[in-house]
Amino acid sequence: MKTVFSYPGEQIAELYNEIEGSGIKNVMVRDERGAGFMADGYARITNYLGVCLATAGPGSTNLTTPIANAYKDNSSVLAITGRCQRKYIGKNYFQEINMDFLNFYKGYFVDKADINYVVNAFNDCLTNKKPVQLNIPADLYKEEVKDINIDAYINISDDVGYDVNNVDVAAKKPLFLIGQGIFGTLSYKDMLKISKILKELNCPIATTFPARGVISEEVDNCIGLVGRRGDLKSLLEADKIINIGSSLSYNTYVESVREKLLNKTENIHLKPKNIKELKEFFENLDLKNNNWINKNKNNKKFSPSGDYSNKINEIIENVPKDAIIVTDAGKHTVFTCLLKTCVVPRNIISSHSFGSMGFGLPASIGVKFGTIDFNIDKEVVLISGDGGFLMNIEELQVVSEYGLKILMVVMKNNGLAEFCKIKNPNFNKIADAFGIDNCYIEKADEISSEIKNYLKKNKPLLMVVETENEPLPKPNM
Ligand SMILES: Cc1ncc(C[n+]2csc(CCOP(=O)(O)OP(=O)(O)O)c2C)c(N)n1
Ligand SMILES: [Mg+2]
Repeated sequence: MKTVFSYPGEQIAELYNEIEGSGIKNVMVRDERGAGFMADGYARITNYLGVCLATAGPGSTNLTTPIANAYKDNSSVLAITGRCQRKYIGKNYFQEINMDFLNFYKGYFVDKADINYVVNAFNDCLTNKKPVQLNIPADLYKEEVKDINIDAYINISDDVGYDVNNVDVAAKKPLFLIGQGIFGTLSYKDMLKISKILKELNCPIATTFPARGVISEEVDNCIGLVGRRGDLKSLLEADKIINIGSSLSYNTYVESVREKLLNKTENIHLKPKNIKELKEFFENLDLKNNNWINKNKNNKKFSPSGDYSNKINEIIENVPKDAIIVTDAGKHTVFTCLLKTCVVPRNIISSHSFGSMGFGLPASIGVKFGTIDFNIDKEVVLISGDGGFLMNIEELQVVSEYGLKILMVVMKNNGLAEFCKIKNPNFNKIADAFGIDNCYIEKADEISSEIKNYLKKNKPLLMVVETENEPLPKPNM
């Protein structure tokens, strides 16, 4: 663990103070929601654990939305939460409430000084790609832990792998559907190597949204995104779909064709621990040379047609292809999804299954810390709506304090998608108040030179893009 996203309070103070001087970076957020979303962004880009820390009661209730978000999107967020002393639990003590509300997946209440709680929470969170709560009462810190050799305990479960004999690939028109489960516990550097393996398969490969870029969408046998915002034709034409790592949500297997698709799907349970294991798995498949899809015929790419999509397109075209683009929730998410060609894993990070506004800014901060800690050499770009940006805007203080190089774009359409119009504060003055460089864009052709300048420097920029509203294309239902 290299970085923790936290906010202090009485019931967690003991632990909070210990982090100082421990070698772990303690990033103090300005709202616990920020801590949760940062931990989520950190977990997604590093494919490791993202840790957030909050006090009991209000500190923890503020974590609810980010933890639900991590649960829905299968992100390894470990939430360490405080609790009053054990003798006061259930006795209406200050800030004392039942803490189970964070256990969307699982929670550990640490009722004795046993290191196994920590180890189990850690392993659970990492190998099952789900958020886990570790709830620690304040008096526990006074007790001594006897066996503290933590390395002896860390043993990532071996209960993974696959049985290749069961995979039947004898079909005329097979199609691989890849979901983010394929990342297993690989490092980001190994995630980048999957592309090479998949390119050699000579069989069409489709992906879910979270897995986009696992194989570059510029490659011939990559169909790209399928489902609600992607291609459906290939899924329908295939006579067998081999699913590796997709939960087959309604975003991928949409309602109207769901049953048909489920009937021809074979699910392979694969959680690779290293790239060698993944390579072996694919090498052992008895695949015929079977690239039966003409990708260009099947895939009609969306092209920008109005002011909003034009400006988003201009941003995408001017940042490096492999920049990690984090979005918030709204129209800008859909336009980004439709316009971006993904070439690396996690090219777009979004709140896919929970659609949580307020995710973007803090998640992009978490992603940035992840790239720093794990030497992932990628630019980080946030594309947010004006509504969502204002939801966690206080985290600009973290961007400012750490001088994080993030290109933060606010699409100012003065509206919440199609719901209603909104009035906005002066975002540029807000950036000034936080001591962050900023610019204001009215026309699409002003974007390119601003981004070129930004890329030469090593500090954050808030780019406020005034835009007209634009209707979204209809999704595949
Ligand atoms: C926390 C939360 N509240 C409400 C919604 C419902 N909702 C979805 S998109 C949206 C509007 C987003 O507006 P904005 O951030 O300005 O992005 P835009 O659509 O304008 O690009 C709303 C209110 C949500 N997804 N999340
Ligand atoms: Mg808006």
